[in-house]
Amino acid sequence: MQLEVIGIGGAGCRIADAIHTTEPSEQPFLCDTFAFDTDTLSLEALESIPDEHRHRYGAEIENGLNGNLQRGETIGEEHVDELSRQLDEATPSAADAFLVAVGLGGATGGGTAPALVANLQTLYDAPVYVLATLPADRERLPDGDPSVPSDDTRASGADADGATRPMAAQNAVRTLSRLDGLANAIFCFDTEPWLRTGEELVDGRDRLNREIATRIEAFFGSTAQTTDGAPKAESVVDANDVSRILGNETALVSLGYGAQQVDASDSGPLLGIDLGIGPFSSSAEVETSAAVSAVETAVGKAIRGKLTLECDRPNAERALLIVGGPPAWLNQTAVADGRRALESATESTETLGGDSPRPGSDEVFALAVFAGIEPVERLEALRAAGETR
Ligand SMILES: Nc1nc2c(ncn2[C@@H]2O[C@H](COP(=O)(O)OP(=O)(O)OP(=O)(O)O)[C@@H](O)[C@H]2O)c(=O)[nH]1
Ligand SMILES: [Mg+2]
Repeated sequence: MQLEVIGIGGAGCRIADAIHTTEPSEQPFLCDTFAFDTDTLSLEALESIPDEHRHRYGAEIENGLNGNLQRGETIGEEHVDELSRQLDEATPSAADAFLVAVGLGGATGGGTAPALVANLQTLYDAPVYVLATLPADRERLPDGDPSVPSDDTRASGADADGATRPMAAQNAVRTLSRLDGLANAIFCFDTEPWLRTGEELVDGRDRLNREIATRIEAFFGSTAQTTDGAPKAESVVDANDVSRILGNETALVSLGYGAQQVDASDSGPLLGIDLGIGPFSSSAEVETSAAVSAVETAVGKAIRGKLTLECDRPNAERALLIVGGPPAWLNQTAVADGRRALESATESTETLGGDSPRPGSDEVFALAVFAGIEPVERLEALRAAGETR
């Protein structure tokens, strides 16, 4: 399937940019990638999204909205048609799904995302998914001090480099509830547990964005059509499977990921020279036990390791497991066992599995998708924090 990625606001645009950077040329899964922001400087700082797909809106605003969500919502409503028209610069009708990326907690992304998602739902038949980051506690409590800076800008939102956003929790809770019923599903990324001790978000965000992009690529890259001559998956995951697992009722989604380096030289002598045309490595060239163990390790990390949003696995209503890597390493028995492991971890009967041959890669990866994961402790905490302000 082909994904149209749209980033809104600082975080959303940087995440879209990271996804765009990660896209492998041999297995493209992106229809187009757009970046929309009220902040010129933030747009200019992006690395890979082409200039013509970056759009600054709200000329009346100087460099962002500093966390003033009410203002953001007004601006979003006023400019949503303008943003949708921007998409026509490319080919949005070719998309099998939309992914709107946004950092919950701010004003530009959070204010505009609900209006844009609603608009895309009326304009296109394809599902509209949201990728949302939850604000970190340290943004609200600078240096562990809960007192809010007193001057106007800071009291309402962000400081100059966006390190503190006192309204972040409240904004996040509000935007999440506005998206409910509009987005087909919401991929959640919980920022706090992914930052290191004492690390500021501005210092860690590029690493976090790469982690997010890796998971989005592992997922949607595996649904992309392989180029002619490339090895085919035994069990293809397509747009229908994705839609079945993610649903249409704004389920919250968490992703688990694990990768295991393998010796790519075991994957056939032609590797690296002969990309894009066969024959690729044959399974005879990889020890079965080594392949099984690599798949098991990756699957174990994906199911039991750190998720993008921590949740109780048995709460998940639906789940999907994709195992990818050099074709010779994709031991189908181990892949099937992985799917059974996911089924038992989630106690769900609605699970799907697939594989994703990646010739030329030197790692075996597994991606677990958990959908319909509420109740989630972290969200309850965020709601409580939002209310006490
Ligand atoms: N993962 C990740 N999260 C980020 C990043 N930048 C900001 N955030 C988070 O996203 C939230 C919103 O920040 P921004 O995206 O900068 O806000 P905005 O949408 O531009 O809105 P305003 O700047 O208030 O107009 C913050 O509270 C952070 O939690 C980033 O690069 N990566
Ligand atoms: Mg901003």
